[in-house]
Amino acid sequence: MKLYRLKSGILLEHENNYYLTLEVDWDRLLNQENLYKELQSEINGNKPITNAEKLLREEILPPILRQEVWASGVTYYRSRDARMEESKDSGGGDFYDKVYDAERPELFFKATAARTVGSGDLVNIRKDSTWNVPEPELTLFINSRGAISGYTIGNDMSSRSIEGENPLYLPQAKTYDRSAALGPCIYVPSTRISPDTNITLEIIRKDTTVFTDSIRIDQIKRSHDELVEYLYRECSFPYGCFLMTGTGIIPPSKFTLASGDEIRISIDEIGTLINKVA
Ligand code: DO4
Ligand code: MG
Repeated sequence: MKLYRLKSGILLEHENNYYLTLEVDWDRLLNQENLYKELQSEINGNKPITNAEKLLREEILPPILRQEVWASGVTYYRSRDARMEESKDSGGGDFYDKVYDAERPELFFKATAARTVGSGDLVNIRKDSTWNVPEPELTLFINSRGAISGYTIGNDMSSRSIEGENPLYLPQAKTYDRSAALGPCIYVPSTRISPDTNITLEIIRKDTTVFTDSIRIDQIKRSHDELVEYLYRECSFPYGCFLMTGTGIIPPSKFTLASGDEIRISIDEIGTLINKVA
């Protein structure tokens, strides 16, 4: 099942049918103890609607309200490698190697809804950054009780020049206006997402694909439960939380995003998150 937040309500997609949910409070719905069962009961006795395509075209919003967005770092080998390379001149390379193997994962605060955009919106690159990339990441929705109850697509927009200059600049490299994108929906399966799920990134510049690559989510070094356990150890999230699980796709070092580029991130079962660079 998939949940879309719209200007006029909440849309539920199930087996190619669309329903408007009776529950209109997004934060309350997401934090139901058994979200999948709750959505099943929303379908029972509810009639499918016929104008879903129009609603999705005109009314879609990012799937976040009062939740925080956190992110995981260096959870894929390729991320470790790329970061060691980008920070070798600043002497920061060792940090990434160590955190890849350490017991404690790297987790960092990324954004609130105010700095997050949805599918179809613009993402930003910083004016004081010379090297910028999207990071396509499977993103967990974890409810207020610490249970993973859904999945969405995340783009952890990043400045590689600022992070590479000094690892202590990470918050500036990662958090700025329109630096996070989430959407288009929250996918709520009856069990966990399949480990053979693929993530694909495509970057289109003036109608030409300038970069594309894919990775399976089972290439991740850590389990989702392990990331959630560390995140919820000493933090409470009364409205739940989104956790980006880290990138396994890094464009070549000579690549940097440009204004007008279209970033398409697809994850099997969930859909495609589409954003242009402002
Ligand atoms: O270590 C810095 C950030 C890493 C990150 O965002 C990622 O691996 O996805
Ligand atoms: Mg990332």
